[in-house]
Amino acid sequence: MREISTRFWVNLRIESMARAIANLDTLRNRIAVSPMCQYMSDQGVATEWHRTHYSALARGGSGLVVVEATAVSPEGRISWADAGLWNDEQAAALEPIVREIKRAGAIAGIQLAHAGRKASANRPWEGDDHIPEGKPNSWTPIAPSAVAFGANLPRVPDAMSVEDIHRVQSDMAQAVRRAKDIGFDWLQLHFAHGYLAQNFWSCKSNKRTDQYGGSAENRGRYLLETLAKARSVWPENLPLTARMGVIDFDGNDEQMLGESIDLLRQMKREGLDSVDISMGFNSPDANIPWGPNLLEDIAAKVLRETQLPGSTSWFIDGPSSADRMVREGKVDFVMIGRPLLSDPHWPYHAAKELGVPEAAWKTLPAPYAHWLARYR
Ligand code: 536
Repeated sequence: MREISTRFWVNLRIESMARAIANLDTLRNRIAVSPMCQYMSDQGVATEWHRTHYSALARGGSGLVVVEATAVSPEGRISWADAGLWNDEQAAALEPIVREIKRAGAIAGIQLAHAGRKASANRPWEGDDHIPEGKPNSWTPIAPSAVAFGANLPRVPDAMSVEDIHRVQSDMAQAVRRAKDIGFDWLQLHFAHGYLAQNFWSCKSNKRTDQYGGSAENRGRYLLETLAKARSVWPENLPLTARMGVIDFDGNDEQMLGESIDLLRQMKREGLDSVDISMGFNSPDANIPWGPNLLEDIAAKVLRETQLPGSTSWFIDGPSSADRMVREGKVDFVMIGRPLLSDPHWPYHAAKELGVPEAAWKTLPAPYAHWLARYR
């Protein structure tokens, strides 16, 4: 007989992170919707697609819904159809989405991002490659150094001046202010996946000889400064988190992991409350060991050594794996992506599978829960 889960469905007390969520100090469970790009925005403005998409995910029962990578400036979009938060029209379009997420009983989070040298690409299902210079919907990407990612993303970015760096950090601060003003209660900075923060963090993309390049201290400077800038605008009582690429699976793993743990310890001192452990994606020829729960042990190590509360994602192999990772204390919560695209009611099915009493009422809105709980 399988042990009935308790811990997965015990509410995650956000107080255990340094800050408490205003008026709501717990998540209803330890399932978070991973930020997932929809590439369905119009000039960075959320559309009807986003309203129904996020509403369905929130109604599906996850404790936290993190809105997709949202660019802090136009050139920081991965594609022309990315979400943005560099103007008030974009903020106004997101506001009702935040309200719907909260009305459905989830915490509303947002991931703020800058794509760096991976910017100006086609949507994944339209090629996933760089749009060449001069073509419609293309622009010149910017990055710490004029070094291309390679493979499907061959465009050489413009190397950023120190003024450019400060401008993007100030764009970040303004986007954070807008996120706060429209009611988000959870902020995640995108420090992973080969985008701008990783372009600074990785020796592969950062060839600078100034204070932003060279040593780990210098390569981490952009990330620490950006975090401090965000922290100065984001309310003290709300969680400020990051998705951090800690490993590339490119042969330099021990060094990157060690340096990342060190940097995260400094971020914690600068006010980082929680971290989602992910990959760097800094190189097209990395050898990623794709498979079930591939980041589980790496995440556990980083969270243990930094003493940061946190999560991981990537091929979490179903509810019992997720539950086990939490029960074993490896992560504090899980970030679920693709399984929620396949089934927005994944939390309900997870609760049933794990033997949670009143699974429907714990996860779904009354008009669904009533019928599912009574007449099965
Ligand atoms: C995940 N991706 C992450 C994105 C957008 C595109 C896809 C993001 O962080 N904004 C991914 C990367 C590499 C391979 C598979 C999936």
